[in-house]
Amino acid sequence: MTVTEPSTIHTGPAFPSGFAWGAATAAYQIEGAVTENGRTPSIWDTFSHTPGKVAGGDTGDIAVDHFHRFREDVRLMAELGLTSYRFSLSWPRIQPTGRGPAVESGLDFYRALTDELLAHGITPVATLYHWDLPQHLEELGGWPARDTAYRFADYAALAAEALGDRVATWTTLNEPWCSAFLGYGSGVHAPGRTDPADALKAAHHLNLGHGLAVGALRAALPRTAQLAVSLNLHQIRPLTDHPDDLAAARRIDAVGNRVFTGPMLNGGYPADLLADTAHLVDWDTLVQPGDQAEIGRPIDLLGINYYTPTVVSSAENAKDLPRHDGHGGGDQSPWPGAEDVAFHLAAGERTAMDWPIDPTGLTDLLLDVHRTHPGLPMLVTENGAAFEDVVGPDGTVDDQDRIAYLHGHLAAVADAVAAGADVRGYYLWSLLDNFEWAYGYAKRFGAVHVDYATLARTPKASARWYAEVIRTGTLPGQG
Ligand code: PNW
Repeated sequence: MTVTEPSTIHTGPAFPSGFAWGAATAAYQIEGAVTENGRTPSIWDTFSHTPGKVAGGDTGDIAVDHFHRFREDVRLMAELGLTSYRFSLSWPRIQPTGRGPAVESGLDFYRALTDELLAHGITPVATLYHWDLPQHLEELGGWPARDTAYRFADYAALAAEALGDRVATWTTLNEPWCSAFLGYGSGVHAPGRTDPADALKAAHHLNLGHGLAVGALRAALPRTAQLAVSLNLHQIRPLTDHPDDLAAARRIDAVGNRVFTGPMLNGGYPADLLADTAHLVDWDTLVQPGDQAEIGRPIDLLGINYYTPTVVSSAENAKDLPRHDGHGGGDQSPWPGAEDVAFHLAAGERTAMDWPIDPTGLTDLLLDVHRTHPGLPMLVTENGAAFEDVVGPDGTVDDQDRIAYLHGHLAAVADAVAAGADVRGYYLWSLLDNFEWAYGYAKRFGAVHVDYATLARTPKASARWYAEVIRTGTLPGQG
């Protein structure tokens, strides 16, 4: 496939000194070993073992067996020259039922992993929750139940007490939008529930859990700890400047972005979100006195995950246009209060996820956050692409399409930095091919290829390309 060259040639220093060059993964997508150390099922174990939920009937039972191969994987990271690695802790490996004391042997895995990282000069960044809620807590109501937020804060404290001597940067939640609206709205993610009211309740309790966890982490960690949350902020583009399309963009911004950034960063839920969803949930009983003070606890960094922009119009204005469903399939909408909005795929190149490739969306997003929250440093905690990788006769993957994607998006980060955005690092999604949620193993995001028959790891051309970017601190053609 042909790929558009990034249009910008940089002349100045593109990436700030101390910029974190990273890659990211998540526990359920790579670890396997789902019954070791007394680990009990998470909602993703239950969901992936439910027929019809994940493509190919794939599960994370073995995944890429990182639990047993982490030393080899850290060696790969060192060969890449990564200065930082973002991974997630498996809640049910640390606290199998989601309550009670921590399982020391579960924590030992993360102690060994972080020791190995530090021995190779790689800074660990731990995410507390990348979607693997203990199934036991789902049976008590899951995220739509308020108690789950308190359980999450207890788990955060246990993790911080055990690992705080070696992990300085923590993120609470990864993409709470996906947890709330794909998990409880459209049901394409675990636990697969489809009730718009539950999705909104889940969003509030994820916000509350984040805030309570920030409090627990601050109490358990040294003062120098850096606390963050990773949001998949939607870079929203109205299809036209027709007022109905602008109204559609406003609604998606409310229930896609400001439902989290409002209470976390701006002092409360936005009035337009409350109005759009008032027929679905009673916000006055959902949000209790004192919640906002917890959710609004200051954080040190904002993690931003970006893959593709979101193009919207009013449904009425889109009657004759090709559309898509606004993320991930399913019969139910993941956008409560915005059912009359249509989603469109921008023209041009797409990845194997069918996601349009548009690096300018990342520059715009970083600059938007910079303007709305000056003084809040950012990390790009995920960016990357799935492509139809072809394994050559020598076992390598010459993924020029992924190289072009990464090049374009790193140039987009450099553009945002040049325009003043305070971006402190970039984490390629993903280090390894892995379990891509509802798509199973069919979609490959890795810079390192995994042969699922043998679990052998082979760096792709993109891994070698990224290593060279890290080594030189510049993009090819820059300079
Ligand atoms: C993110 N959507 O998932 C996750 O943080 C990763 O675990 C995942 O592997 C990666 O992006 C690639 O998909 C998303 O439908 C899943 O909008 C779905 C959506 C967004 C992000």
